Amino acid sequence: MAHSTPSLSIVRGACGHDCPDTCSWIVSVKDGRAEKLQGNPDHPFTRGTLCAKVNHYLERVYHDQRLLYPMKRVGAKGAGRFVRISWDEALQEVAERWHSIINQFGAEAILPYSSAGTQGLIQMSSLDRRLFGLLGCTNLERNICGEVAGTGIATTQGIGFGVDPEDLVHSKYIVLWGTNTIVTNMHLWPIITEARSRGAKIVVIDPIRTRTAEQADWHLAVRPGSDAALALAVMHVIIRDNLVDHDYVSRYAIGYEELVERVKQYSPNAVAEIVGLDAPTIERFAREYATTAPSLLRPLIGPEHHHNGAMIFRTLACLPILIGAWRQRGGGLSRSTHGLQFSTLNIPGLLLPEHNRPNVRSLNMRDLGNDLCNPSLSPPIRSICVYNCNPVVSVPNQQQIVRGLQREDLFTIVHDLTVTETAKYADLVLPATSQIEHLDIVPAWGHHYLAMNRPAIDPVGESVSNTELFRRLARVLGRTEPWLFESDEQLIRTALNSNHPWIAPITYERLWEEGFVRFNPERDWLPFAEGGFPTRSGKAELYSQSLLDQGLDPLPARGEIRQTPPGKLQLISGKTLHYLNSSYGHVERHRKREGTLYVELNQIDAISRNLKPGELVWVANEQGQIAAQLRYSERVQPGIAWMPFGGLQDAMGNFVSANTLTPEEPTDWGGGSGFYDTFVDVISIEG
Ligand SMILES: Nc1nc2c(c(=O)[nH]1)N[C@H]1C(S)=C(S)[C@@H](COP(=O)(O)OP(=O)(O)OC[C@H]3O[C@@H](n4cnc5c(=O)[nH]c(N)nc54)[C@H](O)[C@@H]3O)O[C@H]1N2
Ligand SMILES: Nc1nc2c(c(=O)[nH]1)N[C@H]1C(S)=C(S)[C@@H](COP(=O)(O)OP(=O)(O)OC[C@H]3O[C@@H](n4cnc5c(=O)[nH]c(N)nc54)[C@H](O)[C@@H]3O)O[C@H]1N2
Ligand code: SF4
Ligand SMILES: [Mo]
Repeated sequence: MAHSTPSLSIVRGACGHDCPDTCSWIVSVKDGRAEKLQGNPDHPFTRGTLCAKVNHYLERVYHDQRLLYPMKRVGAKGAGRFVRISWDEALQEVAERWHSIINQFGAEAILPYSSAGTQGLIQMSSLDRRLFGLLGCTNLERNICGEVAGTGIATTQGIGFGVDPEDLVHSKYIVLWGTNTIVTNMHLWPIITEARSRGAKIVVIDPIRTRTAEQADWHLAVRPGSDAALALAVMHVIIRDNLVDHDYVSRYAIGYEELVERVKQYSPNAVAEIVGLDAPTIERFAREYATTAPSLLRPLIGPEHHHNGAMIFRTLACLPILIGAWRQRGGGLSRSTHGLQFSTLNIPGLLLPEHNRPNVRSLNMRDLGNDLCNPSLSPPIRSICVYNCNPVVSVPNQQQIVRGLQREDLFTIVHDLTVTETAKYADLVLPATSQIEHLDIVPAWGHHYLAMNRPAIDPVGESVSNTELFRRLARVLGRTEPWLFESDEQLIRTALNSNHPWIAPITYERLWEEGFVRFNPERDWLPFAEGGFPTRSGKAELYSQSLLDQGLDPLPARGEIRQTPPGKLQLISGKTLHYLNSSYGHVERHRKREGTLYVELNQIDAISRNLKPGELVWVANEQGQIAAQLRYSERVQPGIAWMPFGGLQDAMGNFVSANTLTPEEPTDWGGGSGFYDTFVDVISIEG
């Protein structure tokens, strides 16, 4: 009997999840089926390891709930009952509905709704932006993640990025300010521990005693939203004790005199209660930070989810300027590298904004529920096209979003890998490829390497990539512009076709062969050692005329710290080890690891409410209620309740997201959402 020779191949790709690490991976494929997916040992950041989520990525690829073909709703919206249809039928239906909506209400009645479900450059945003821009559909302000932090920092230093994360090995004092590195950015941790072995001290500032806080040398458990007050007190000490780098400040900053006046009122004693730390602790932190060189601040996102989020980041960014920390390698502030990579790539060429219809309205993704339910919105939203996003889980005021998605006059399309909680409300669900089934390049927001993701297997079932979806939509809508039909390779080549000097080492061919290539900032890159801040004044703006022009406080300030109403707790709903935002809830392995939906309270708060560990409680406010299992936890300080934010099942088997309880209220600036300024009652269900 003749045996066919099994075909074996090894394909290099990259993780597309919304995560700073952008890992490089290697997929082993046998007879067209992916058998193994491993971290690439040659990638300097991945170092051969993936995370607790993506170690099992192939279970996600071949999951029995994977969407295999287009489906059309047959039950009530939300019931999740669908029947299979063909791609042609699905596309025809979209074309008919959209033509009719455009004729009656104009294209603004169609809302594209996407986020960073894949961070791959062209699958995240390329042909979708071209098509929706050309039609004149409503623009979506995608400010739910990182915009507030980036804008806040840029207010002070002109741009959101700074120190190369690999340079943290040179730091001697690393302040992980509101970031849970070990869980959310795990590949930075070996670099941090290497710095520690070279003598660095690791400080974590977080209201929660996270895994990262446990591993740090010092954990400062601040009150939520009080970070700017703490930073102002640190500046107070630095100025009072003359720890200022006057030479640096006088050359490269403006507004020092005004700042001196401002911080007088923020002595450690004055802020101790607000911040939740005693004055000697604040004094010690300020002195250690200012006198150990190089000292580095490392925030990511966490504190941006408070109403004063932008002011927190704007204020943090003043610290390294005052002490001239930018002079040394490993000193300064290290946040996202996203802006740097995006300014290097040819993004205008990719998006072609010149073809966009002008003067089109914008809506903020945070306001989805209210916008869908707003009867006076003109034009109303009559169709929503969701991809790369799962708003029913991840966007504030979940119940209002659900009410909106239940509207019979709303035509909802969801393109995803499974019938997500959002897809349950769709009229059409369309199957999307996983990361190992499509081509892309993946920029990183946690390091300086650009990766190429080569498809390792054919699309599962009839799934299509985002770019292919938008090519098909353009065709069925009768468009003929050639730039709506470019291939994935063409799109990638366009994005790489940039004059920026840092892209010099990166070519399509090199990426294809090697899997990843480093952007070219020099290894000893010191962006602001000699000023050069890209602000309006060309200097670091301790005083910001731009803020004043917008009617905001021109100086760093503590911002409005929301006070917990009596008897309530502040709900922080955060990220977990086994979920990636709203994703992985349908995979049994991950669901088991995270368990039934729980809420963690400090023992003091639990006992004062007569609540016992393991019992079922309502976590409730005026927006809704969630049944959760109570956990006593020393991680959580009194006054706080902590809950995972991604969708988990409650004890009754219902799917629940903490965003049932979060309001859409905006942040001070940057257009984000104050997810963590949510206040709740925690009450026994039995009692
Ligand atoms: N309460 C609370 N809410 C939060 C947060 C919090 O801390 N607390 N964090 C916020 C933050 S920072 C973020 S970033 C958001 C994230 O929230 P989400 O946008 O929900 O994030 P993801 O789970 O990363 O991805 C969304 C969807 O994209 C899909 N997807 C992945 N790849 C593709 C693809 O190639 N094509 C298509 N069409 N779909 C794909 C995934 O299957 C998933 O269903 O949540 C925010 N919401
Ligand atoms: N395993 C895993 N990794 C992930 C994700 C995931 O869902 N799971 N999500 C990815 C995404 S989309 C993002 S944006 C990043 C986010 O990465 P991070 O910014 O590290 O994560 P967050 O959980 O948003 O917030 C970090 C910490 O901020 C703390 N925090 C909350 N309020 C305050 C405050 O007022 N002050 C201070 N100092 N700290 C505060 C929280 O307790 C939390 O520990 O992680 C990415 N990585
Ligand atoms: S989710 Fe993050 S840590 Fe995990 S494999 Fe992807 S990039 Fe790496
Ligand atoms: Mo995020």
